[in-house]
Amino acid sequence: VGKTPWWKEAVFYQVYPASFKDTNNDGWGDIPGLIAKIDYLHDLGVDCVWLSPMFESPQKDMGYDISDYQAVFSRYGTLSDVDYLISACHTRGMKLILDLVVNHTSDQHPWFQESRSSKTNPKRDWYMWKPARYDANGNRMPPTNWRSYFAGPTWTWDEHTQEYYLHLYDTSQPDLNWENPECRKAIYDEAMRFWLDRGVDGFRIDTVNKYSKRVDFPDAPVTMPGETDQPAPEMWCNGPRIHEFIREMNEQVLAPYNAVSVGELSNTPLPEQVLPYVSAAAKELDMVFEFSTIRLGTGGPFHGKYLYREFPLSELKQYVATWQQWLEGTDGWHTVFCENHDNGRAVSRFGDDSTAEAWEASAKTIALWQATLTGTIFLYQGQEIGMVNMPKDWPIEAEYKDVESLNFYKEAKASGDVERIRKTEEGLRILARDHSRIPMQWDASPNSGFTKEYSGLFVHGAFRPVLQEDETLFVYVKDDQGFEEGDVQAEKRRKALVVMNFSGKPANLQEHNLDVAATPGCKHGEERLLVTTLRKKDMSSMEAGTLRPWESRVYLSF
Ligand code: ISL
Ligand code: CA
Repeated sequence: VGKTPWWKEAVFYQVYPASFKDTNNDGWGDIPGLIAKIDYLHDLGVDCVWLSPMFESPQKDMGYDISDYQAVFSRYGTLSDVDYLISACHTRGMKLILDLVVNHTSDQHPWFQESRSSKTNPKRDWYMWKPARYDANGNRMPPTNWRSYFAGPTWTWDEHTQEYYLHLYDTSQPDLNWENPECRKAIYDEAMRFWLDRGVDGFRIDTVNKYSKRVDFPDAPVTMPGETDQPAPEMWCNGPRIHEFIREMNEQVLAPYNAVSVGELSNTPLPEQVLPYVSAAAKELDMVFEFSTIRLGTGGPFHGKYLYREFPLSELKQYVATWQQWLEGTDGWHTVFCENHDNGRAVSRFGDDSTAEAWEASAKTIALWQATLTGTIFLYQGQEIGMVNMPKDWPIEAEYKDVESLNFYKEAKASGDVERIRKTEEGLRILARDHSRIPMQWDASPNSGFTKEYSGLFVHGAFRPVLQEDETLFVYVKDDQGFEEGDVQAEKRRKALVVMNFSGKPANLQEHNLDVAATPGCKHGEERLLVTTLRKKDMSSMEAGTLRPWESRVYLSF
């Protein structure tokens, strides 16, 4: 009789690094914050932590747009923080899995930079490039009519090489070409073996059913008349070579490392489509996340994703029954989950958060429901304390940050259709990805213990002038008495460097003898920029070493 693999009876817990725990008070959760809470997770009974992407990234899609698979996004920490995290988990008998995002990279990844540099670049074929089509009037059109997940076409025109590239998600997330064997090898080496060699125990595999596309690139049937871009999941979900690719990944990487794998399997509603991925005999994946239950209440994956639809309990029960029973008599395995970083909070969707009593009782009932189902249980951070959606009266444009939410909202507004706008607002208030991405509520202190406020530093901090003789720059350091007892970095004091150009001329910091990096505690230079007076649209052209006329900045130091 074979031994039950550890991951069948384990409790997995997903950490979304940006909003879990911030230890240096820059407003971003960080890996030291996760390390500081490892004992909390251990006490909770967590066996395996799944850490959402913490890799180098321009953060257009909160880290699901990776520009370097082997580097850590500096706000989250360093490679040695991850090494420490691995050992912090292992010394407690816990495991750690990372998010593997290899359907696409960021457009800032060097692979894509090379690929787009010329049609003859050796990496051209690592992404999916296609020439334009032209309509009867000679207008340029994308190669197909496919709609992307984040609204708009799946194709973006590249002026430089005069071709379109494919992206199922944001324009900044070009799809890798899995048809190319060198590309697959680079994925296995750089994105997978690198981390497994460091001791990581496996991966949650993003968009695992989308690597094999229909490479004859047909148009999708028009199911949304009047819309330019049509839903086309059948062009890239569970495609012709998908099982070959996943078997290869398993054989070459997952199996030799004995790594656990849980694949994200959207747009795959039929049990007979799911079994080939998780059947033990197939040697592909250990488990998958199937989406029927978590997507209840939406109007389908594309145009309808944020149009809320009420559903009776019997519909929820039907999905649960189907997915609880389909494995019987097979050699596959199943996951149990009702939250993640892509969906509204379970208690606000399947329970009742309208009164304190209903909230507590329904959150506990949801927990009990999940804990009694067959399969490996996955919790999302905050689910253990019944975290709820954002308040319904929070304005969408100001408070919602997610690219998908904002694109859908923009699209609705551009339609000018008042009813569609209202329905989209209503839907976002229940279903938006933002609801699960707000800071973890640790305690009743200010900011719920997620981060500390700066007002204390500015209101009470000691004033230390810098460059007192300079007639252009007004510069000082604010220095406080340090963190409260018990903090991870208790020995470190908080400091802020305030740099203001009190003139109508550009001011080069070096010419004024100001070295931000050399100012006490400001080692990280512009990486730790807290505030600038620049408008958002000017941020990308901001120069680290030169202030524009009347520009000012605050740098934090740790
Ligand atoms: O949105 C969908 C349809 O309803 C899904 O199919 C979607 O493809 C799926 O949720 C993918 O999500 C993952 O990949 C995205 C990223 O934005 C999400 O956060 C991640 O979970 C792109 O990397
Ligand atoms: Ca931080």
